[in-house]
Order: sequence, then structure tokens, then C-alpha cells
Amino acid sequence: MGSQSQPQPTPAFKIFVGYDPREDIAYQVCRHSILKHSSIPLQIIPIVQSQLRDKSLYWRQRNQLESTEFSFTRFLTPYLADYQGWAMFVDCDFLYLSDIKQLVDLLDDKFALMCVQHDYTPKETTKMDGAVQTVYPRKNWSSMVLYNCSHPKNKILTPELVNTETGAFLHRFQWLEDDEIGSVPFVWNFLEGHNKVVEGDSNTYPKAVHYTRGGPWFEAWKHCEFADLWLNEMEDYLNKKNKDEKEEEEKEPTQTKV
Ligand SMILES: [Mn+2]
Repeated sequence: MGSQSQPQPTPAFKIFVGYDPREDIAYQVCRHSILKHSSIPLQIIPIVQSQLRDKSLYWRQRNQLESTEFSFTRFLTPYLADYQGWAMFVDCDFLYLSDIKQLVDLLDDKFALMCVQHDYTPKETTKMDGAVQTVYPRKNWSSMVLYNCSHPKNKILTPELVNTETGAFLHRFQWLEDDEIGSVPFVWNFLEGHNKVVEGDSNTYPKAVHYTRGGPWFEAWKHCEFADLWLNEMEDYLNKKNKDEKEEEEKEPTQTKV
């Protein structure tokens, strides 16, 4: 009875992927793997440092210690999402094996952000020679983050702050209290070379592999764990790309040969 409201289209879930021109193929395969497994609409946006510089959103001096071009730009995610809804940031060296919907289903608005809370704390605080062991608090937490962009605490992440704060402040989420940081299962940021699959325990099977040491797109890591999965996905990506390009060519009118 009465007027029927049109079903609203589900807004696409935004995923920002750190882009580095030296690892273009890693980005392409990561993107392909996310889209291929997803049952929900997605918008995948590469975070490209040169574009942010052109728009005057990023002006930090380049530092030799930054291992990728997105070391700091990742923290612009809530800003780039207009501080609305949830959005994800992920490094380009991830390979998705599962539907991102399973991760979106875990989102809880009581948190300002959610991530895999890896524990890197070494068992001994001093090494055998008595030297102090270097501890990196929250190491790798910032490599895959689900941001509650509309959370008031994240309003602090302006371009001004992202361009001036220290790496420690940003990577350790020091603008937040501990209880504002939610946790998701480690299989969503499964660290190659660190995390291990336990035979028969499906809770340990990776849903997203993070080639944090370097992936098969680098000669030195061609034989790392899960290298075959990444190489197969690259094949799949290249085949699809070829097919799409052929279809595009066929659509164009035949050229008259002279
Ligand atoms: Mn990484």
C-alpha cells in the first residue's frame, strides 16, 4: 500500500591501496585479487604520492628511510574519504584469497579504527650480548587499517597533521586510546615469513597474504611462501587484461587499409 520507496543502491565500500611506481604489478595483482573475490560493490583508489603533491595535499620531504611512497600518505585515508563512513587502507603487497565482505561484516562503529594487532614484542628484552633489543610497538598494524572515517577522533588526521607528525605518532595510532582500536583476526594480514598455517585449523588459513619482506615480483623473493598463489593471480590478471584489450579493439571500426 502507498508509495513504494525505491531500493537504495548499496554505496561502494572504498578501498585505498598504497601505490608505488616501483611495484606497479604488485598493485595491479592486489587490486585484481580484491575485486575477483568480492561479493559487494567496491571502489578501489590507488594512493599515488605524485598526485597528492600536485594537489598540495602532501608536501613532506622525501626521506631515504621510507621503504615505500605511501609510508605517510596512507594516513590521509579518512580525509580522502571525506571523513564519511568506513574505508580501508591496504599496502600494495597483499594478495586477497577471500571475500572482503567477511571483513566488512566485522566493522564495529564503537571503534575509531580496526586492524590486525600483530604482537612483535620479543621474549627477551636484552640480546645475548647484553645489547638492548629494539622493540617496534605496533609494527605492521598500519599496513591494513579499517578506518571509521566519521569517528570524531579521526578528524585530527588532516593533511597538515599527516605532513608534520612523526612516523611513530602516526604508525602507532597515538591520536587514539587503546580501547578505540578494534581487532580483526590475523588471517586478514597474514605476514609471510612470520605467521604460520596450522594444518587442520581453518582459523589459521590466510584470507589475505601480506608479502611484507618482499613478494615474487622481486627476483630475490620469487620462491617465498605463497609465491605460487601470487604468480597464478598475476597470470589471471594478465589474461583478463589481454582479453579486455582485445574486446576493446574489436569494438573499434575496422581501419581501411591503403
Ligand atoms: Mn607491506
